Amino acid sequence: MVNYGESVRYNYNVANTGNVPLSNVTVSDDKCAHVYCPKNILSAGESMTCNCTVVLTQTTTNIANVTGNYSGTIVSATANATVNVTPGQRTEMRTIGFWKHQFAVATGNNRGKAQIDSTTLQIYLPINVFGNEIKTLDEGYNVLWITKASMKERVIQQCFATLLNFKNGAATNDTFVDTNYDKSTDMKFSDAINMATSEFNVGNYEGAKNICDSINNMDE
Ligand SMILES: [Ca+2]
Repeated sequence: MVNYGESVRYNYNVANTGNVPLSNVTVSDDKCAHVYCPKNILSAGESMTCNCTVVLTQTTTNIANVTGNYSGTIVSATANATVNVTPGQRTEMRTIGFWKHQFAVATGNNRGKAQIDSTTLQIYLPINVFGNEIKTLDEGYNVLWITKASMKERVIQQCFATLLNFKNGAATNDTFVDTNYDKSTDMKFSDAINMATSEFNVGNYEGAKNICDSINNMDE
């Protein structure tokens, strides 16, 4: 049992119980991106522990899948677990200025105090913004602090902040958000992100930027 918005770390014990070595051993999880494993080859009888960390805002059942390869034959196994989450209030949407400050302090570019410590900030990463994967605190800082950003870069900045707000517990996929600056919620978060993605992909950068900007400012 964890509280709303807390992070959980899943550990996956992966064992090769057969009598042949396995290569390309990978673990995926439908509720946690980027499962880390110490190696991808397991000899017969060998085991390893992989892990993945994610922020939960609602009770979640994940399905983990492991696959391995023995001379062209794929073997696989699945397992699942449920983590109960105590319901809570969503945190406030924060503006891009808030996130710029958090990353500046976390990377040592600003000596002020931050509201979110660097360890928590790192747990929120990686975040993929329209195909741009932001993995490290430095990469996050560099994206947010681009000077004279083009409209395309401004979309990525705003939508990065929106996805940080999601990780910070300001929305679940089903939370209704304001996408058109009228302080009235109008669509689900997941639909809003899909709409912003569509606008970005057709080159309507200003339209995509406005969706994310409006969401980030809806609690101001
Ligand atoms: Ca609205």
